[in-house]
Amino acid sequence: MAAKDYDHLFKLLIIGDSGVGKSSLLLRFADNTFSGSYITTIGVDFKIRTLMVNGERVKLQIWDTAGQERFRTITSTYYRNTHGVIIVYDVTNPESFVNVKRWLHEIGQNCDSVCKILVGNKCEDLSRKQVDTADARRFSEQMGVRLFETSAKENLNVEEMFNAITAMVLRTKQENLARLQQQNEVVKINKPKKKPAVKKCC
Ligand SMILES: Nc1nc2c(ncn2[C@@H]2O[C@H](COP(=O)(O)OP(=O)(O)OP(=O)(O)O)[C@@H](O)[C@H]2O)c(=O)[nH]1
Ligand SMILES: [Mg+2]
Repeated sequence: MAAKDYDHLFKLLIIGDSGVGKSSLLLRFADNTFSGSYITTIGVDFKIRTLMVNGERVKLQIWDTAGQERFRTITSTYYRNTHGVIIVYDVTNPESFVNVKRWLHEIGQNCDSVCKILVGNKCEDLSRKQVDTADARRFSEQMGVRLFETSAKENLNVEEMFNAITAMVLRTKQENLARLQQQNEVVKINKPKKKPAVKKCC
């Protein structure tokens, strides 16, 4: 049998309003390409990339969902078995930032616990920026989610953002494993010792 080419396999999901640049972020990260023309995603799409994080090979299966309302019932089924969710808004479109609350709510309805990261995309042109970094930071802190501002177009912070969520997922997995091992130890210690077999005398 062929050896596994990774140490961990994680599923990430990219969500957010239509047109914020979800597919562009994924294309930049997976293929290092960018296109200025807009082809809206129909349903879902995915790409694979393997990263080295803290000396471990992490294979990422990254699902890119459609932001359009009409695909919402399809895309919501993709939360299953997801390790990390990337919520994207467009810093030139305040409405997409307001809608982040709705996306967070959707995550809450579909996942018990999952790593999350908030991403303000299209940050390369300050003159077009309409969502203040300080406001976004305040909101992300309230929600307990880390914030990244990226540009898929200029390749700003894209790699860093994907690295950050991957490291977060890996850390969570390792912490959960450590907790389970500790629980097993406690169970072993508390387990009553087997009574020595009583020899029957004749
Ligand atoms: N200026 C600028 N434009 C961007 C950036 N990222 C994406 N775009 C443009 O924004 C438009 C929408 O990008 P997509 O990546 O298709 O958006 P999406 O979120 O996948 O949209 P849906 O599939 O409809 O949900 C395209 O014209 C992209 O070229 C960016 O960082 N800067
Ligand atoms: Mg898309």
